[in-house]
Parts: sequence; C-alpha cells; structure tokens
Amino acid sequence: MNNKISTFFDKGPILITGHINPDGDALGASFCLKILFDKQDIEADINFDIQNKLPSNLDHLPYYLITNNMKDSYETVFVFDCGNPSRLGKYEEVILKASNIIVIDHHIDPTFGTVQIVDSEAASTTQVLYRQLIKEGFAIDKTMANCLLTGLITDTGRFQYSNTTSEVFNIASELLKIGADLALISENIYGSIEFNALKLQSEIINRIVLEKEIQFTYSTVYQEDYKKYNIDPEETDFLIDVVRLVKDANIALLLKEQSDGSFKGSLRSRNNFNVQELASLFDGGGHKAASGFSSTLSEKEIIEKIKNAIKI
Ligand SMILES: [Mn+2]
Repeated sequence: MNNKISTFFDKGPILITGHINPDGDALGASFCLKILFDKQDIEADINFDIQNKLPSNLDHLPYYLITNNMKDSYETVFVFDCGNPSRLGKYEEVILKASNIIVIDHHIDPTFGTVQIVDSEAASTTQVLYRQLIKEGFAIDKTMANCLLTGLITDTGRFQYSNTTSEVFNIASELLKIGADLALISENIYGSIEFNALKLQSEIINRIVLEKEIQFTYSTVYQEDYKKYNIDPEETDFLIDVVRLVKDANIALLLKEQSDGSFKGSLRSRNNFNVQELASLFDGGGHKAASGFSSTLSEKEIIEKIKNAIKI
C-alpha cells in the first residue's frame, strides 16, 4: 500500500473532511491540508457534517475556507480523526463512494479507508499529519502550524493528559518556531467563555452527582438550559472539563439533551480507566481517556447502564 498523501494530489475531485461535529483536532488537521492544497494550486473541497454551528472558541481556524457547494461525488477523500464511517454523518455515502479514501487518524483500528495512515498511540490526528508532512518534505507555514497546534492542544487537554509525550512537545516546539501562536490559541479555546456559558456552568455544577463508591461523577445539560441562557449547544463543550474536576471520581460523564429528546454523552477518565468501553455500550467510541456516544435511552437508563458497567 502506498502511504504517501502526495500520490493522490492529482486524483481529483478531492474532498477533505472529518468526523461529524468536528473538534479542534479534526478541524485543525483538515484545514492544514486544505491550506497546503491551496498553496499548491490543487483544488479541494473541505466540509463536515456540522449539526449546529462551529464552536466560537475554535474560530481562530480559517472557517471561511469551508466549501459551500459540495459536489455529488469525489474521486479522492481525505478523512481526519474518524475511526468509523458512521461518524461521518450526512456525508457518509458520498465519502464511501470515492475510489481513494485516505484515513489519517489516531483512533484504534479505523474500520474503513483504502489507505490508512494511523497511529493509535499518537496524541492527536494533527500529530500523525505533522509526521506525514515532514516525511513527504512539505513546508509548513504559520497558518498550517496554528491548525496543527490546535489539534495538539485540544486532544492533550493543553498538554496535560497522559498522551502528552516528549514527541508532542517536540512537535509543539517546531510549530512555535514556525510561528504558531500558542497564547492566542489557548486564550481562544480555554481562556475566555461567553458570559451566559459561565452562568450555565454554575447550573451544571449544582447538578453534579458523585457516586463515591464507584468513583463516578455526572451531570446533565437540558434543552431548557440552552433557552434559559440563550446559548448554542456547541458553546458548551467545555462543561465536561468542569465535571471531570471532581477529585474522588475516576470517571466523569456529561449528558446533553438533544432537541429530539435523545442524549449525547461525553466521558472522561483518570487513572487509566478505559471509558471507550463504556461508550461502546451505546455504540459510541473514542479513546481510553475521552469518549462519546449518542443514545435514545432516558437519562436515568443511561446512568444506570454506566453504573452497572463500572461495578463489574
Ligand atoms: Mn483526535
């Protein structure tokens, strides 16, 4: 298998994408490749299944590059940060029809792709992409460096999770040399929160439950919260980081009620507990320390199911 991305540069039309409701890592990697293509005068569309809006705390990324007019089919698709085609959302069909599907990722065993450039030990997809760009001799400019650094920062919890290896710091260091703006990115992602989002946070903190004997903590965001605080759901992703602060808990869950009454769950762990196994109870996925899922079960049923699984 030819694992060079440049092999596919002349096999257009090309689409660049990532998982549904892309995070800093999926967006950072995708925009980085898009900028590389633009610099080389290679035409490529970039888009994602975005159910609400893209989060404002990542708007230092070049959102304006997103393609408005998607084609009906693509010869080549680059897919970032997506271990399973079901996570492609509404573009799943058009993507799986492509002759060349290049999956660049750090999830465990992606289940698709005609070419896989994957390292499940890597902290972020942008780390995998960085290595690939260097390997193939591409120059990384300041804008690309900012995109790559965004994925590194978000997927390592600003260089704090256990996936933060010395290589992560080496790459971050190289990106800073190129001109990546760590302070600007960090301030946008973590250092500033909408006033209303901060008020909502107090509500979520009030609701936190701690099940001390199984070291499990959880809270919930309801649809009425979004109305009460006049806030978009995508502006509340940071709330899981508040729930996971509870010292006596190894496992943290934040449930977010969706407009159709179903729930999305974010799971985080410390001390090596594998929350991916909990997410898989609901056909979700992710990583050992951070995973997610969707479920049509009730809030109570979801929590019971997770509690029972932890007890085993
Ligand atoms: Mn990632």
